[in-house]
Amino acid sequence: EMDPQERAFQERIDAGIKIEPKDWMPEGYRKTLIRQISQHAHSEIVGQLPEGNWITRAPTLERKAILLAKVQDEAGHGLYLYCAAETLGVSRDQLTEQLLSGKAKYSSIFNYPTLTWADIGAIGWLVDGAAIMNQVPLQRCSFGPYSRAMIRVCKEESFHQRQGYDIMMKLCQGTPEQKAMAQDALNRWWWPSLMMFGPSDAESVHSAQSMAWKIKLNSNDELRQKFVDQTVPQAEYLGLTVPDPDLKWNEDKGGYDYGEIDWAEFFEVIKGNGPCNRERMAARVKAHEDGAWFREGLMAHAEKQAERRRN
Ligand code: FAQ
Repeated sequence: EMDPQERAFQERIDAGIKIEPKDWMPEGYRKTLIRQISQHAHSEIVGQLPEGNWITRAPTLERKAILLAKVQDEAGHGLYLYCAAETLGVSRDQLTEQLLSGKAKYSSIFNYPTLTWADIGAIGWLVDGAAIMNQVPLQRCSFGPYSRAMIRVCKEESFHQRQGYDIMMKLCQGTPEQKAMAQDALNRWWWPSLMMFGPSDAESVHSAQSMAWKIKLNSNDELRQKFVDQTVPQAEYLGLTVPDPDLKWNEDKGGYDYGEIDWAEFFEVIKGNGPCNRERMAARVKAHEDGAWFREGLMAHAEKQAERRRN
């Protein structure tokens, strides 16, 4: 039997009323939001690294300026999301500590290497494409600060997706070597992109409760299916082949059937054993340590100002 306060809370959610930081909420709701929003924020921060790898080697000045802006956008999304998490009573320092100590999760996708320039195209097209598929419904989630953050984030992700597809178009209209590079990137990023949506619905421990609370609006498999259906025609338009021999249009369901995802690989990556997990964490830890002098300077400055105001 649900207690009256909790029942009233659920009724507000069911009626589509947003929950704001100072409203009463069940502890589980708060904890789930902190978990999801902080994992999302960490993903944006760590997600700068694979693409950051190509900023110095972008093929033209224009491509470099665009990529630089995109990576900066991801940093902005991370900061937005940390702020949203802070409204729930956790500090940015605590969240950073959880990331750097290896306790917190971030998206599996950012543990794969960016070997060629085509990977930057594939990330924009597929990774940002998957991110949009997942985040557009979150604009309607029940927690006010998270839902509002998603509005701006989704606008920027749409631009990111288009820039990625534009890189793929250029490569596919180029020399045979360039087209082969695009195909190779699709081969390596396709399956990890499908894994971004999380485990299958049968294995997803949090989905049922999160959907009841409207922290999630759709299940992992629903969004994954929508992503496949949207992306396969885009691959066809590029003249590329999706690396899945079992991919087949299913007239009855009005969508594509696709092959089995390698879940063993997925669980290894989220346990910390993906191709780049150690490298990514080492880069974050180093950035944090290298920034210590700057944080100390800021604090000293703030204290001096406060001191001056007191006198
Ligand atoms: N990677 O019960 P569920 C971006 C974990 S987009 C790692 O299904 P839930 C933009 C999950 O946390 C990427 N871990 O969990 C960008 C849970 O672990 P826990 C970020 C994963 O939460 C583009 C366990 O498995 N987007 O950054 C993954 O209901 C380009 C059980 O799973 C978001 O975070 C995974 N792929 O559903 C940036 C969106 N999947 O906590 C730079 C918001 C699952 O029990 C460049 N998040 N896990 O230890 C969500 O929508 C949800 O959290 C899901 C997972 C759908 C990701």
